[in-house]
Amino acid sequence: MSLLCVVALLPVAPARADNPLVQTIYTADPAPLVYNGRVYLYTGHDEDGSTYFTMRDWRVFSSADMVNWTDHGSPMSLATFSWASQDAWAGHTVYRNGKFYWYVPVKDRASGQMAIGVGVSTSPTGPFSDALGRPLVRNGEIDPNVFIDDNGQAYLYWGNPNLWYVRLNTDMISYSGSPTQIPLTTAGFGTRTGTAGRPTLYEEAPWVYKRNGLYYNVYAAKCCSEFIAYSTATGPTGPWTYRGTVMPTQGGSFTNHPGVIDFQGGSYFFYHNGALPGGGGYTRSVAVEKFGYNADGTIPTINMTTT
Ligand code: FUB
Repeated sequence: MSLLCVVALLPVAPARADNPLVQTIYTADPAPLVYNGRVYLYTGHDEDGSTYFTMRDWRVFSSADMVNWTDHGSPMSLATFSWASQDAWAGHTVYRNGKFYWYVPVKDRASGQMAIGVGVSTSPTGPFSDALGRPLVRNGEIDPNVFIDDNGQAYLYWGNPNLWYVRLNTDMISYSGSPTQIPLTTAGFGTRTGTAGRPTLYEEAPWVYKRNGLYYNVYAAKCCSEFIAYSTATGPTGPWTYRGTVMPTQGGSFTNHPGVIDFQGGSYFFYHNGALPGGGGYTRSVAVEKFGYNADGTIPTINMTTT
């Protein structure tokens, strides 16, 4: 893939983007953020020729209409975190108090384990700097996601094989209490068979949000032919109830990774697959589908763009 092109994002119909959204490089792990009338899309970047999640930087794109996208380049990379050695994996960016906080899992050089760092910037497009100079969380698990509840309490969720949360302080770079495991019950996260020690479908990539008073947790289920599933709860820490499949297929990538937003009156589901030429499980591409919630608040099955 050429890195010299601008993002090739031509509209095919009003309010329907041309999937994959980015056609100049391989991108993965979409994390959309609505800010000031635009959607900012934060992604990982699968290197050309990657044979095992070879990822060294993160990327930002933005759009005012979900059709035409602007490439903002690479405002954060492994070099941002002096303590990180490799694996610029799936992150999530939130806005609070005039700053953008980008939570990312990277390998901690000292321990050799995955840890979660925080980039910070006053602009949604960066550049981002290391907010702490050290990991925020070190427990060997991945895929941070932050949800800020209506009362201002922020929660950091993450984990594979477990699902964790901790309450963030208002500075967004420290927390109160200890990381707590969310019980992975089959009632909460569905039933998996055939994988020792993994009785539920939950795999990774939690995406927690609130809609009409109901808390949603959308996540990647059942490695290594992942599909997207979701659970709901009446509070941000559960107890969760398994609600079923959101996106059943893989589209040429054995992982998938959700991001859900409402924007300009529509709801949008971001994901990744292997749809670009040369694409596959380590050379992925982010895409998006517009959808509508069912009247009872459940999420319909959302299918990938196939053409
Ligand atoms: O992109 C690297 C890893 O693959 C992410 O952290 C997971 O969510 C999966 O998409």
